[in-house]
Amino acid sequence: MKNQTAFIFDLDGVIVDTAKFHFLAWQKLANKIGIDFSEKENEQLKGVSRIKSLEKILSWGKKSLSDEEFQRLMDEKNQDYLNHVHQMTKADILPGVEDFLEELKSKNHPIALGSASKNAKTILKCVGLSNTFEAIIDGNKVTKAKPDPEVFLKAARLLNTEPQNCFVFEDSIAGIKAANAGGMTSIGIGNKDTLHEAAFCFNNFNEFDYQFFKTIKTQA
Ligand code: B16
Ligand code: MG
Repeated sequence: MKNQTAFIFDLDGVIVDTAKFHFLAWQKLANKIGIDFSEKENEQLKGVSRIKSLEKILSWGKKSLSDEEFQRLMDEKNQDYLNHVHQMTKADILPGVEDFLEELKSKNHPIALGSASKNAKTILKCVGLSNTFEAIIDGNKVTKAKPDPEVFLKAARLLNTEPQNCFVFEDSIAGIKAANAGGMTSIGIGNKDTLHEAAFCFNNFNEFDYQFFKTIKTQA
């Protein structure tokens, strides 16, 4: 089992496009407290935990809050975000993802979820993927946020495989750094310039197939 090739998936921005909901919720909150928030700022929050995200937004706006107010704003943002999430269905799974997951399962590859989100299980339930992953490591199970590799190392351990046998799919700079720091092969999903540290990068799951990973293994 230790040498088996395993696949670890980030959630937001890889399996579903919840990044747009995070953007809307953070933008609403930032604007409410007088801080500008555009796509550029949002890019820096991808893969970053909820607490760290609000800390960053406040530092950009040079504002500080009491602990109580900080917590209240985090809760408010999350409620707003969840209102969007609860509208999601299977149709919101990003193109090519389901077929690829099915193929990996049919070939008996271990697959895990490695997400910074504390809402990961809710999202998986909404889109009908609750029983897809052998292991789920989410924001409730880590002490160190991406770019620390903890989330992916824990996933690899649960899959009973070594980091060097793992491919990690990520849409965030922090997540690519985390996968690389963990000694895994990072696959960026998104813009090549933004994710230039990824070992390989694609716009979406329709741009590659299972065979691609066999090629990499053979070259290694
Ligand atoms: P939550 P991922 C990350 O999920 C998101 O990319 C990031 O934007 C978000 O702040 C973080 O989860 C925390 O999410 O507020 O739901 O706990 O991309 O690692 O799946
Ligand atoms: Mg992500």
